[in-house]
Amino acid sequence: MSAEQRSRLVVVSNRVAATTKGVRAGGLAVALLDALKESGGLWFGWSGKVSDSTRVSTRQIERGRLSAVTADLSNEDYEEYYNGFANRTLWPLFHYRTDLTRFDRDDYQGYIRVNQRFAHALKPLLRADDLLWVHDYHLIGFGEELRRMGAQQTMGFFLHIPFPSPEVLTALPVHDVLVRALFAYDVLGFQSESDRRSFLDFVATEAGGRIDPEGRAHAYGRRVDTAVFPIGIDSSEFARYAVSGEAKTHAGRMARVLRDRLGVIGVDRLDYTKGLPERFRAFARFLEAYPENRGRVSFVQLAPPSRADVPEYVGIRRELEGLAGSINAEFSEFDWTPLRYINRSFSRRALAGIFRLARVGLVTPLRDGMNLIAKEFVAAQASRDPGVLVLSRFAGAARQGADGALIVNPYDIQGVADAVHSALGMSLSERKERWQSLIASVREHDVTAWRESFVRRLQAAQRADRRH
Ligand code: ADQ
Repeated sequence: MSAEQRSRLVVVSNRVAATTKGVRAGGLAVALLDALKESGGLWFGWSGKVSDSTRVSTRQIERGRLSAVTADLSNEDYEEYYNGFANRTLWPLFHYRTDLTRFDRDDYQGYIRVNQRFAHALKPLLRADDLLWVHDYHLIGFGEELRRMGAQQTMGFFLHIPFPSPEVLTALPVHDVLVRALFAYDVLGFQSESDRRSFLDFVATEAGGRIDPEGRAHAYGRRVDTAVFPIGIDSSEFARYAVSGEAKTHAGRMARVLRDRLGVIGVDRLDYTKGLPERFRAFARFLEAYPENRGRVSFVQLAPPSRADVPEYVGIRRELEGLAGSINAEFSEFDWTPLRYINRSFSRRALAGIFRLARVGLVTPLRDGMNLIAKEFVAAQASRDPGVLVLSRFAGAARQGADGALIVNPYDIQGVADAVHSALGMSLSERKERWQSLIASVREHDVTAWRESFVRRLQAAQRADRRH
């Protein structure tokens, strides 16, 4: 038995993805299911249903290796906790969109209430030596609520999205309470060093705390260990997907549409952080600046709607429809549609096939914790004829062995247009060289490495705790 299996792993996240089949677009669900499939354990979170039931239901999934324990949200919880404080306050703020950040005390109370209710629901199911791993901005207060109920287990928290700089975070009226709650955990994990640094900056400048040489933060009379755990994908599985029958069917469909043209692909949840309007404009600029590519290159953007009940998401959807329409109206020919914009979700195998066929992958978020699409695009490529990744400097993925990508500033429309042009003109040998360097990093920092390094850190915290 490996050291990792000594204590049961209990994962807590907003959503629990019941099966691989049921996984919706969303990096967190995909990554956690991949991780838990291997280790087994308990996964607790929201069922995805809105009802007045306060019942907690348990199902065995992944051939009994995993217990999925879920609770419903009431309509009020859903509005205040999920749509409200999580997705209209924390999400925009942590992605530096103070212009879209709305603060409402009722939403905040709802957020606290759901964190408390979830903690109450999980507490009786815990064993003394469980290792708890809590995920993301929905559940910042969860650990503190469990501690208030007397939980002694070792607990870690991983933030999937960026941690903003103190100047931005302090715009939130309850910033201090929120950061203080993070000190209920034993380990705090971030996607990149810059996120960790922002947290430590807050501790030092706003919370009057100190950082010790081991990177632990001391404040509010408590101590928390901090480290960087860049999330990854199951790269060999994704590479296998790319040559599956389903992948080939989708690649074939795309090839028929492209005919002999080169394909540029973008795949994102429809979210204002992903830089989609800027990307559409950059593609239009590319067609203007390099007109020889008209009729020669097509851009396919897949963007399934998400958080459709949040007004800002309705706005971005409309904006993109308008932009796609005007770009196509301006540049289309009878036998060529420059931009195909598709608002639906695809299976992971289909995505892999589409990525493999594309010559360029455009991943240009304005801010992103990591961005798994960047890694999936790389994993899906054929080594003998790989596509080129154009990657935003503001994605966590750009801070991690991404020298092989063309790094762009997504706000620089001309710069992105130029990068698309360079990518399309790149020689096969340069494409291969760049891809080799990217795939090496994607393989090294895969989802297993991510989980193992986090769990090891939790185990170390558990051992240190037992010694005291
Ligand atoms: P997300 O913001 O959801 O995740 P991302 O990392 O890109 O972003 O993950 C998206 C996932 O959804 C990918 O696995 C992708 O395959 C899937 N997906 C996207 N569009 C799809 C479509 N049209 N059809 C099917 N599947 C689709 C958050 C953070 C990220 C961080 C992850 C994981 O915002 O920065 O990388 O968590 O930590």
